[in-house]
Amino acid sequence: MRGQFITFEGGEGAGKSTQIKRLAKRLEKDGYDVLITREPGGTSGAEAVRHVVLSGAAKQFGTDMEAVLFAAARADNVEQLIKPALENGTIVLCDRFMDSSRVYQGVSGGVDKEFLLAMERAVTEGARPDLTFIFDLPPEVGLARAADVWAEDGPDRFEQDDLQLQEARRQGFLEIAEEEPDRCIVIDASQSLAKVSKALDAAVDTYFETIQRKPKSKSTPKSTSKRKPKTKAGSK
Ligand code: Z5A
Repeated sequence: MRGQFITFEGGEGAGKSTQIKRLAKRLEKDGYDVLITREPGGTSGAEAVRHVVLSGAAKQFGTDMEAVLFAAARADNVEQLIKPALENGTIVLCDRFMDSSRVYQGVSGGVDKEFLLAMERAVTEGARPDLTFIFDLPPEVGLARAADVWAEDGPDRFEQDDLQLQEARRQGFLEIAEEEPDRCIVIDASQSLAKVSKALDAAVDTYFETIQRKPKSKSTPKSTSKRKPKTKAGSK
């Protein structure tokens, strides 16, 4: 039975990685196989691309080329990790996915929407997110949180952008949520850690209850035994 593909999106420092790790533990406790991955990254090839784009080394080639690099990393992550896991009935939790390209490269990078969507269709065939959580918070709050955990090399290529651009990205994510309400759920990420956890857990529970009522082919794997996750990659 096919697994479930859940993606987490939003601005910097929104709390995605923290919540993904916590949710994974909870789902494993419930008996699900869980895979954590991230974008750009997840596989060794995609992690190499991550270094190139986040260091800013590809900036000189322009935003179209950066979009191609993100798509290439995504293709590897999808083929090597995400699709096989879904075919195995695993719940895949992915820190950023196609919506980040739509927003960072499209909304704030000015890359042509049709070009982005064509790459998205090509790369995500057979691995479209079933559910996407959009972690929403004012950019200044997220950046202050992210600054606390920046490594000694400081902010990455995208964290250096000004607040106006960060706010445009926030609106870009909210527009996606509005356009695709069946897939996207907005989480108020400015709340305390405990409140965000509670909101996320409630949304996941409701989603799982909903899909269990759908035809069998669409239902989530139901487990009676506690199983260990098969693989983990790209966990922050
Ligand atoms: N990018 C792109 O341009 N195009 C694409 O297609 C893709 C990505 C896929 C990847 O960065 C960059 O690539 C990203 C977009 C671009 N841009 N940037 N910058 P990344 O993977 O290195 O980082 P990130 O995804 O932006 O995540 P992050 O900054 O690490 O934030 P996070 O994962 O959402 O948050 P966190 O690490 O869980 O939490 C940050 C801190 O806040 C940490 O100290 C927590 O303990 C704390 N925290 C978490 N939740 C709370 C609450 N609720 N209250 C208080 N403090 C909290």
